[in-house]
Amino acid sequence: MSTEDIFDARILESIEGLLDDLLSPENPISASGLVRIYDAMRYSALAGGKRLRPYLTVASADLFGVSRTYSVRAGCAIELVHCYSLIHDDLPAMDNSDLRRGHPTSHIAYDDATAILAGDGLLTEAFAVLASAETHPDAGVRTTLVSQLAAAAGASGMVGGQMMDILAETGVAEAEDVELLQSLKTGALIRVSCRFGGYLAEANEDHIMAVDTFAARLGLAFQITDDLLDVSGSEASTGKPVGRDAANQKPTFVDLLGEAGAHKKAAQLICEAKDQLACFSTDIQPLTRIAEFILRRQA
Ligand code: GRG
Repeated sequence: MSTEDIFDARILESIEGLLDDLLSPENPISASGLVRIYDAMRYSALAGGKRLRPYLTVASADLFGVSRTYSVRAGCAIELVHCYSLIHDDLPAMDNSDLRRGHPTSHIAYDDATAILAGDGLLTEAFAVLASAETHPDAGVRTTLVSQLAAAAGASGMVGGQMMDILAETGVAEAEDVELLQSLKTGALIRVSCRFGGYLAEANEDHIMAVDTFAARLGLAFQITDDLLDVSGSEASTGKPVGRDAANQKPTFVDLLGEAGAHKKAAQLICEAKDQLACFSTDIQPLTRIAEFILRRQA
């Protein structure tokens, strides 16, 4: 099962088109340094990827009837942060990986310094997108988007989870430690992707909680299926090296629960995620389909 079977092609096209626009310099550039940094940012951000996070923002915002002009922009800001995190994660100082989304990683295609700067450029651009009135006419909503993405991506979110992951490489971890680490490293961005839909709509707290809890369960299931793919997936389908967790002695859900137990836990989390959507009277099918896709994904 691939995203093409599940995701609405028009939404994916809008996401791809906007990412391309956002990463095109406003004025023609000729300085070789500027040409190189834009080239490197585009190389990583426009090189495929499932676009799960922006798709979640659009699907969550659709629950509340938010204009897609806003939700696609807000979702793309999160995708830019995600792309930066992948570039930096692949660096020799971190995961030291040479393949991502089926292509050589940024530091292989360019060099370490360019890869670091390309990640920095994508991260910074994300906040410029959220601060723009094109993302939402209400400055208070834009401030919420900026502060919530900063919290999800920063030291008490993804960056903190990545630090825990680096320190955990040599240790034996308990289930709660693995769950906390993953909820920060992977879960925080997935959760904020869904909450963005509610913030754009200025939805009530109960509805924001419902999409947040949906995403928290989904994010954990996503990480478990990521661990399963690292054990039993292939480089051809995932577009990245497999077997890295065991090679790097990283504690995973598969270590803790075994393959069958990990799959069972992911299935249970997906059921719990779908239950969260019961409070909505609008079309929950797009989010339900994403949840089911997470369980069966091969990439
Ligand atoms: C460097 C601050 C910093 C953080 C890195 C996201 C991350 C944190 C590391 C990536 C390592 C990894 C493989 C995590 C497992 C879950 C995950 C985020 C997988 C990649 O996300 P997908 O499958 O990727 O959505 P695509 O390529 O489809 O966008």
